[in-house]
Amino acid sequence: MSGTSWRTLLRWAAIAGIVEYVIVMTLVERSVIPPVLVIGVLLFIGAILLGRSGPAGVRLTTVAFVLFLLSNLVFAGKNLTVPASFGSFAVTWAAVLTGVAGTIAGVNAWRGREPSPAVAGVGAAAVALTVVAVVIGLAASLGYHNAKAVNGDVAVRAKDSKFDKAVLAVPRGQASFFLDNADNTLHNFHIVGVKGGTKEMPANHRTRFTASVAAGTYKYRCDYHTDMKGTLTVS
Ligand SMILES: [Cu+2]
Repeated sequence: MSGTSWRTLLRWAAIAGIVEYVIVMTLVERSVIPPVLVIGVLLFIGAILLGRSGPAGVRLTTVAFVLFLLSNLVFAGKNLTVPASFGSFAVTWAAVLTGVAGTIAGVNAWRGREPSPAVAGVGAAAVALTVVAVVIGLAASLGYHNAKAVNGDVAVRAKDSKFDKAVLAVPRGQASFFLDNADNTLHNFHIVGVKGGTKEMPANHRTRFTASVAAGTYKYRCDYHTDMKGTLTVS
């Protein structure tokens, strides 16, 4: 059986993974994320070594892809479930599919498996599913119904992965919030310790939600960005 080598697919996957991580840091998160940078550099060195003979390129790139796949699933997994958050949804699906294809290619190349038609199949499946994810995200974002603020809403805006206020105050009872996410990435608004006090904030969209709050002082935060937090006082 002839066909493309697993090593070739591994190299293309590494290049795709690097591009995705550049997009994550420049367009989606718009900040340098140290683990993303480290894994991106490992893929970059791996891709260079894959252009030379010897096993080092296959081994390094395969290890990098296992880290790439796990870190995307563990730290960015939530993005996979919110299509209206187009940027973070599409790039995370692209990264997970690239990670799966890269890991499959790496393991087969490491084991010395012969070139086969399956190589092109794995590559084509990853590309096709990425296109599907982009289309689903685009449709969900374009069709999203943005909320309008209602009198009495507490307005909270997320921009550059920061909340615009560190202190919020509401009377006890039903508190309504108008949440505006001006970023290209998914945030959420989580009032810690309040049942039903969590709401997803899709990228570039506006949403509202209401929670029943008892008197007291609460922390609120975004579960995906540790710097995004504040205090909610309920009187
Ligand atoms: Cu956030």
